[in-house]
Amino acid sequence: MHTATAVAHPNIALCKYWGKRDAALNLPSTPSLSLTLAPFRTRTTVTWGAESDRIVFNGVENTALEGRKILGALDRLATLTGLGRPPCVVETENDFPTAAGLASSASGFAALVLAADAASKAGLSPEALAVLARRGSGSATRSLQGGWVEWSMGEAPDGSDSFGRAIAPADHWDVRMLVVLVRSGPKEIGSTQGMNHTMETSPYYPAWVEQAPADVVEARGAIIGRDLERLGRVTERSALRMHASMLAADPAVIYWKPETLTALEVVREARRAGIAGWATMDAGPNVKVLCAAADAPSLALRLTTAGLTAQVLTPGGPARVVG
Ligand code: 2P0
Repeated sequence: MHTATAVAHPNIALCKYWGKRDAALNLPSTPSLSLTLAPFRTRTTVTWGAESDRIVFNGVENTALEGRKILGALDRLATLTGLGRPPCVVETENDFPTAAGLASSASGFAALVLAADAASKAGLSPEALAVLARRGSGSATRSLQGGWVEWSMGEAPDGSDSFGRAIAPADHWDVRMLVVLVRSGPKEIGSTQGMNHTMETSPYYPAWVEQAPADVVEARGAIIGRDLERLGRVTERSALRMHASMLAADPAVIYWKPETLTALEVVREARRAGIAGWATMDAGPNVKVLCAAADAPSLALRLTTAGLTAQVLTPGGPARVVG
């Protein structure tokens, strides 16, 4: 019996992942690009060799879909090593709302594969772990890396070259991401279901896929050149185009709540007043705002004045084994 613990930060996509070109391998229809964010984190302990399989999620035993997906990831790791898998205990906790569009599955599967690799003594390569994380939850392949991360679509039929790679470390650029928590409960439609439904029924989906690669090229250039205006424009545009594809699905996928639009309006109003921030929304109603470190306090004040809350996040480091 061996036990290991890993921590990982969530990431927020600046250029979004929305749709799969291969559901079995969990390969994306588009490249995506993200920023890993501290201090939010997932902490996961894996015991490799126990009496029976047990998943404890934020202190509560879990036998539902999340639990089965976690065991699926452990099975894949065991298959890669050829060693077979003993019963395992996985204890995982988030210090931020779970399944609320705050990328908890990203940090969750990133921490899981690192802890499982260490507990099983599998010694997989970083690339193999990044692919394993992707199989669990696409965005997780980005949370293994710190800072600015690009997840390429890859070309290999087996998906071995589709995983997150760091563009620049967390300390490359001292920006801020404000999190406007509109709802902390789990989302009504899971990401996988939402993206599959959009792919199947939205006439706007092909347009989303077609324009996404150019956005990633633009965002990468803006990050390397530390051009916040350029990055912010791509960020807000990517999110709105992703949501536009969902709005055109049949029936529509609408993750937004009234406060989502309030936050969006505050950010756009602030921009008109010369305080630069750009909004992005994921598979949930919460809003995240990319801005310069110096502008975070005034943007947060505008959001709270409008009756919203704002928490300030900073670029975070890579996922790591801590014990
Ligand atoms: C992203 N999202 O790029 C996008 C934007 C949500 C909206 O990645 O099906 O949990 O497990 O691969 O990674 C959330 O989807 O989906 C997500 P699966 P995942 O961050």
